[in-house]
Amino acid sequence: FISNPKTVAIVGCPFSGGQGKPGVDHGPIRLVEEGLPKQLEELGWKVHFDGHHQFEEISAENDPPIGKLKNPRCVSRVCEAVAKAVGDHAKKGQLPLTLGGDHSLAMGTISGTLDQYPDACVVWVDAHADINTPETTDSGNIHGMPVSFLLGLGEKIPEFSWIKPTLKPSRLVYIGLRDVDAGEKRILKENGIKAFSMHEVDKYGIGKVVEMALDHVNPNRDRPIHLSFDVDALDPTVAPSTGTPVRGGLTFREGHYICEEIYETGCLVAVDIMEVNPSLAEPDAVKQTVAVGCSLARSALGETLL
Ligand code: 6HN
Ligand code: MN
Ligand code: MN
Ligand code: MN
Repeated sequence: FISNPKTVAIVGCPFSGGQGKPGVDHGPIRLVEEGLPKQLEELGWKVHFDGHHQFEEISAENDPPIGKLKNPRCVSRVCEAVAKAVGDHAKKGQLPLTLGGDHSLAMGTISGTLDQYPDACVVWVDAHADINTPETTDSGNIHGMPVSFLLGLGEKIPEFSWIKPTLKPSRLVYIGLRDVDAGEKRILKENGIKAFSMHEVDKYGIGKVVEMALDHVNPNRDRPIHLSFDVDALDPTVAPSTGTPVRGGLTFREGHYICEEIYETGCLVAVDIMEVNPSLAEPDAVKQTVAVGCSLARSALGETLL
């Protein structure tokens, strides 16, 4: 398998319903205003961007919790729409670059990728595992749960029955973890899911960690790769304006190195840049976070240092 798209399709997802802090819905708008489409054109991509998705029709009203899950119908319908958008772009041979928005959106993006590439693997870069189930979640925020839905773990919620739980635990790998709930640790163990926490990044260095991560999910470098990057994987000094910052994260270079290595495999088929929230810091720190979101996307799409 060689991924050879010439066109990147920007899927702007101004959505915040998977968590409680307003502002993350403004992330994609800021990333585009910062000049991301033009930056990608300068890398040689044809850029398709037909405006941010409008999720207003998917009303957040009258959406009481289901069990502990907050905004369940709204999150489900938005993610279903995102799955279709991402899947349609992938079907046309384009590389979907989804700009969040909160990380619940990855239920949609990865569903869309798996629709077109059933043997795809997922590299999930995050401080968090986002693998709570409706039973294990403390917060009820669905951005802490997308992976469990994609794997088909936990109680089945009828509202989410459109998700085909076709992701296999062996096709998923994490990098950057450092804030994992007790229930999530149990789920990772029980399902044998490979995770490289910050402890492994410290121990082996990022070069070795990315190599081991890819050897696990994509040993022959012949499977399509979906990269889902939560900017809170980066240290808060690097990406301060995000909803759930955790100290002790990836450096600027470590984050970009992951993107560069994945680009170099030639297998990349989809990218998510998630959880940029431009309303949680001073203007300079917001600008820094938005700029980092753009540069991560550029690195994943082939920007080289030399
Ligand atoms: N994210 N584990 C916590 C929860 O609420 O379930 C935090 C989740 C953070 C999610 O950063 O995408
Ligand atoms: Mn489009
Ligand atoms: Mn996340
Ligand atoms: Mn996170």
